Amino acid sequence: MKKKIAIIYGITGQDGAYLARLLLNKKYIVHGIKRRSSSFNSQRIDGIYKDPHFKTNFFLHYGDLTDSLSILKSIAKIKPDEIYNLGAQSHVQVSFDVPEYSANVGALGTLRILDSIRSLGMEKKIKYYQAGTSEMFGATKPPQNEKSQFYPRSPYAVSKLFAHWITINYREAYNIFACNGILFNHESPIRGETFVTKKIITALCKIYNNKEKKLFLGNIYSKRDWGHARDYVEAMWKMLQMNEPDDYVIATGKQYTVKQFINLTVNQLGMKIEWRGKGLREKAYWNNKAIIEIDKKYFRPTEVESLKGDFSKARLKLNWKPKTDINLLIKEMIRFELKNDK
Ligand code: NAP
Ligand code: F7E
Repeated sequence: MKKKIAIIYGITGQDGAYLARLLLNKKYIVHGIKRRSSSFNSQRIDGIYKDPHFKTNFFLHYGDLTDSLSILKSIAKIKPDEIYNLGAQSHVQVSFDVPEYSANVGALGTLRILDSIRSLGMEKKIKYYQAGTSEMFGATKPPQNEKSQFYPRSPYAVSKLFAHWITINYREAYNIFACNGILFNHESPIRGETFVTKKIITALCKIYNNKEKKLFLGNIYSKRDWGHARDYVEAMWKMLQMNEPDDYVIATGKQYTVKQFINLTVNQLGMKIEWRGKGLREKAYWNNKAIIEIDKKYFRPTEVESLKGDFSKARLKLNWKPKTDINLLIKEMIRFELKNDK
């Protein structure tokens, strides 16, 4: 049987690395598009990359979501069966500092891919996955599902809302098999260092090993629904195997505050901490030393306070459910951190 061909935009990111492994295990030929950077940015996929002079099903190409020509050329040349658009400036707080770039990549980058599919006349051949986000719900009260109102609270979230609707528009206007995954937060040992779960686990492991003294955080009372990236990329693939394109919420249905996430982490490390004080003065103490403090520079101009996904539709139609609970996620992240921090 002919092998399926997939393009992944955002191949060097957390989800790109997990999805590439999943598709290679399913015998796909995988083409990853990575942008040029002055130092290597491919650590997450080095383990699966082979010199293309030898037999391989995994190829890398330079490209950029802000560059229409590179997108058009790569799709025309590779002629994929499936495209997964995971590329984004994905840090919410950073999107307040670089709003125009975040919108260019997140919103217009999506349009560039969809319109390339259309201009190349590949509407019937290519199935398209768009990496949407629970951030689009923003201020809407939980539990959030596919019917909940969108109320984005950052340039990142607004750009993703454009991407969501342009995906639906191209589906309806040009009959492209295009799906939106609306994914709630998902983490893993290879999560970017500045997202809160990874930042907490890295710092607490270092503090535990006496290699660092203190961790500074912002709003520890926001609530998130945290899953594992490995489970979530499976849902992306499942969406493109359905008979009809559709949009799906992918979540765990469980919610924790950032502070609860810290408490679960210290429990696993066997550290007994004590919280004292309130507001900006709140601190966590370990062996009578303050190891966590609040720094208002990490507060966002507008915060998303409470996210909890209702994934009933994905459970019913995709036969998908999360396999990893928060304690196992934290355990994996801690193990990775301790092993790699020699
Ligand atoms: P990530 O680790 O930040 O990866 C983002 C990827 O996009 C990286 O490969 C990055 O390349 C690439 N990228 C950034 N700007 C680009 C550009 N101009 N052209 C081409 N590629 C570009 O994000 P992730 O956690 O894997 O998330 C994957 C996608 O799902 C993102 O679109 C994110 O917004 C969305 N999402 C994530 C979550 C989550 O909780 N993880 C939840 C919902 C939705 P570099 O490596 O060079 O930076
Ligand atoms: O923040 C609070 C922060 O940056 C989580 C992205 O993958 O998921 C991610 O966006 C919460 C927020 O993730 C710090 O204010 C406190 O309330 O880990 P985060 P995020 O903003 O939820 C969604 C679904 C995406 O789509 C995004 O691409 O933690 N928080 N103190 C902090 N957050 C960070 N980063 N750093 C702190 O020091």
